[in-house]
Amino acid sequence: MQVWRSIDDVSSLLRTGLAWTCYSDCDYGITSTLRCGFLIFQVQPAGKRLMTASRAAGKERAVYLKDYRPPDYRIDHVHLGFSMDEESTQVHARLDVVGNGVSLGRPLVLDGRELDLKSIALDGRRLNPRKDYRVDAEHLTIPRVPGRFTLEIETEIHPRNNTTLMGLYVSGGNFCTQCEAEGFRKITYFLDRPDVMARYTTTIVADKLRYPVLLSNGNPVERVDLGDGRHRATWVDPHPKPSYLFALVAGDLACVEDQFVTRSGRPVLLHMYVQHHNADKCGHAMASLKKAMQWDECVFGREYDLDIYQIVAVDDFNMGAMENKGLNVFNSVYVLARPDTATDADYQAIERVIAHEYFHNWSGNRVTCRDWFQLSLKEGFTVFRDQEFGADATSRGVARVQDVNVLRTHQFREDAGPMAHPVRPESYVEINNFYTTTVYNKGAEVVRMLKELIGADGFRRGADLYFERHDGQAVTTDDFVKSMEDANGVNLSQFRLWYSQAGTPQVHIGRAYDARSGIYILHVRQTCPSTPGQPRKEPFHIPLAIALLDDEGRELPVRLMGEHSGVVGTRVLQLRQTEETFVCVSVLQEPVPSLLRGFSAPVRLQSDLSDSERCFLLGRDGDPFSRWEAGQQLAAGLILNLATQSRKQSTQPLNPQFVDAFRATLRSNDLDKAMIAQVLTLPSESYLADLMVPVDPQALHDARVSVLRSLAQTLRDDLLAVYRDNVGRGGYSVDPESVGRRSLKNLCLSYLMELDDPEVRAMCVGQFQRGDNMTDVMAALRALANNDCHERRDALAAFHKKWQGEPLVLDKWFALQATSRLPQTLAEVKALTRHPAFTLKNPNRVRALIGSFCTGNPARFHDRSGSGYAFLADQALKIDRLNPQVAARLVGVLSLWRKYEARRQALMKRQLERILAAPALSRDVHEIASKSLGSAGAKGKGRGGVRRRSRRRS
Ligand code: 0A1
Ligand code: ZN
Repeated sequence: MQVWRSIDDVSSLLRTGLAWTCYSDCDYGITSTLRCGFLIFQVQPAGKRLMTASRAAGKERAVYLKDYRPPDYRIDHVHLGFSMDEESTQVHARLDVVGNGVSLGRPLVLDGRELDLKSIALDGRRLNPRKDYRVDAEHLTIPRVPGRFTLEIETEIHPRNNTTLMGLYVSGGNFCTQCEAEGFRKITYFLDRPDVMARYTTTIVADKLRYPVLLSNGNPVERVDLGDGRHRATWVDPHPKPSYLFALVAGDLACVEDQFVTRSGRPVLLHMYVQHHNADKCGHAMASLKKAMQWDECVFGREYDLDIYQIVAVDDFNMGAMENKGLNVFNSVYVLARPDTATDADYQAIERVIAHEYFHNWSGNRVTCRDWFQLSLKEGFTVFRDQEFGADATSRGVARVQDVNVLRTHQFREDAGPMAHPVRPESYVEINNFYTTTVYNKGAEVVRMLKELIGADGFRRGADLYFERHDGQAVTTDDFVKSMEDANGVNLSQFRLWYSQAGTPQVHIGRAYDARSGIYILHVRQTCPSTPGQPRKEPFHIPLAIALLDDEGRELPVRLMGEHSGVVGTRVLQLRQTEETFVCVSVLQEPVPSLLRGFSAPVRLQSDLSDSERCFLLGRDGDPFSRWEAGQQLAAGLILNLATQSRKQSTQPLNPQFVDAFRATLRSNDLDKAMIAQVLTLPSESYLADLMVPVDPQALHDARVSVLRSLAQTLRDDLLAVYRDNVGRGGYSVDPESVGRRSLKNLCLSYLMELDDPEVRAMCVGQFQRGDNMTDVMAALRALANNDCHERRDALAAFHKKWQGEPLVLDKWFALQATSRLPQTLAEVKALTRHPAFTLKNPNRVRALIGSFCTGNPARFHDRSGSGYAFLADQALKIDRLNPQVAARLVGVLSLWRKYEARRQALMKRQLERILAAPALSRDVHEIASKSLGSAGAKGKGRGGVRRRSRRRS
């Protein structure tokens, strides 16, 4: 045992280079324990607070799917009492616990972290800490309990010091909670796992003036003035739920009210709580909520099930929003919008996220996950549902293109790197690291493929059966697929590989045509690269949607050998083997194949289509996705070619066929404007990086800018004309037609601003100054921010002056500077970290400045000097002390280091090693850094150690 008596002594411990961790805020005597391979040091600083440091034994524990066991105990009822205080909140929990039969004689092990345990009583008898129970950093263990009993636990927690934003914390002077995935254990000791579902009653006592609003899950049942300046509210949630869906809010907030009447005629109160000055920014979120409620009734037959639906917007939030039963907590960026403060993209994101959280009420809350390996059960399905909602609300083609873009830019890269994991992962060290684009977006694609394979009606039958069969249960992705099978009498056993195998399959398609016999052959081969822990893969069951087009672009009937008649339009081929041949008969002319229509499966497609066939598809394909895809492939080919050529060759003129197709699309009458803007947007540098081996971000950036400039020069007059045609008349509206018009106009502006043309710049400044909506203002400011001119400085200063009091708009100002392509950007970003409005404690601000620079500005972040990487590591290490989740996401940016050319590889690797060697690293960052470096599992390496949670004892 070793005892340090001051903070300085702890610093000397740090300098020894030992793996260590320090915990603050514990208040019991000095002891030492050797337990679970961790030597616990407790350190008494000068004041009365005590600190605990632990030396990690070198290994982080992983959790495995194969180890899943049902819980030994269930908890039927939970009565929670909170006495709110920012410094020390008292939590009283009364749990009705029942053994599950086989549990007889097994200890009750509750989860708990960073809790001050005050007392514990079993069936009214106070337990003795010396003989009745044990407490360590993560658990409270009661070795002997009866088959059915009531446990009363009193704990004290410290919301003001909680910078992790998990559990109970303070944001903008108000209390709120975040319990998914494992935050509830920071509120009280509990069986904090999703397969323990209980009914909750919550009583909150708080100062009446400071916290007039007291909210929790379910329906309100009582509100009492306690006469001493405090008041009390009680909420009862009649639906059994896992602890991750618990929520509490206490604060001084404005309430925007509305109502929705369900299709069975039940009125539901809709309450949106925001800071008072934001009450005028809730209209769009409220309208979106009502739209989502109606859509879920029509499309999935799902009705809301409480008397009230509440949404609270907070400024400090790790993610987008949280679907707590009846009391959603939202990052304010997904609630607040006014035409002058939010862009069209913000409006759209709000609609989607509001709908997403609402849809969780069935896909997630009524039917929940058995364990966290099943996360995609709720997330994949709910993303699919919000995607479909978005497609119905706007334009199906545009929505699909946007969703595919997200998938290919982020998920494909994740799947090709060291963090690749299946949609249903097999193990994790820190579950917060598994809220990934694979679980969410690829998970949604898997659900979409089910629909492709069994058809819309069959899919609805399967969803109905799933909800009915599993209502009130905690289940698995396998149960979801089983419902689809049972409702449709199909066998999806091979399809299940999509849940268990990581990696993006590659589908190679070759073709042959014999004019004499009218036979057209598609030869299809699928492969899947190895991923960590999965060197070999079985073939997937893949829906491949295709059409065959004649020379006018009309769809020919597709009739496979042996069939009596053909299918006109899109035909879904089902791939099951490594190699397959599909023989189409009665094909009267050589067709142009339209392949992977609608992106029917999350695969990389390789075909031998020529550039002129792609130009044909770009102009003629009736499937909007395929049309867009043809343009993207053409542009990507062009840019990648340039990026790998020598400087001299890179000034070559553009392929005239491509330019013609581009011009024709710009002027097209048969595509809506939003779609035209999508088609004419060149693939992003991040997407292109996924296609280049090894990646040279600067070369990619230069090549992309060169294509932009050439197009702008060649099509200047067309772009100007389309810009002018689409300048808004009348007031601002977010209907799809107006949004499309603005997106096309602003795309033209961004091309034109590539020309160093005073007339265009004046036009851009005019749009910035006179724009009556944030979409137009931001589009102009973004273009100016990329150009080194005096208009840039003036515009940025004016924007700051106008919006410094609006945090969400100020985030845009930070992000815009962080993504500027100008060479001095990193220096500016560093200076902005010292701006009075910058803080590492607010995740939105961190994402706006640091996140945007590291992920949204590849050319500057990947500067050959490695300065961007060092900056990331510096910031991540600082953030890790406050908020490990946010830090881990940032460190994840370095995980793809092996994809870059040798010099950058070495520089990125060095920063990962530096991070891993840092003392007191969180489990979150440790897992990402160690897996990125390829250390098996997430073992403690180097001199660093892993931060552990503190022990508490009454
Ligand atoms: N379930 C939420 C996402 C979410 C996950 C974790 C959080 O805190 C660590 C917060 C939100 C959703 O999918 O909307
Ligand atoms: Zn979700």
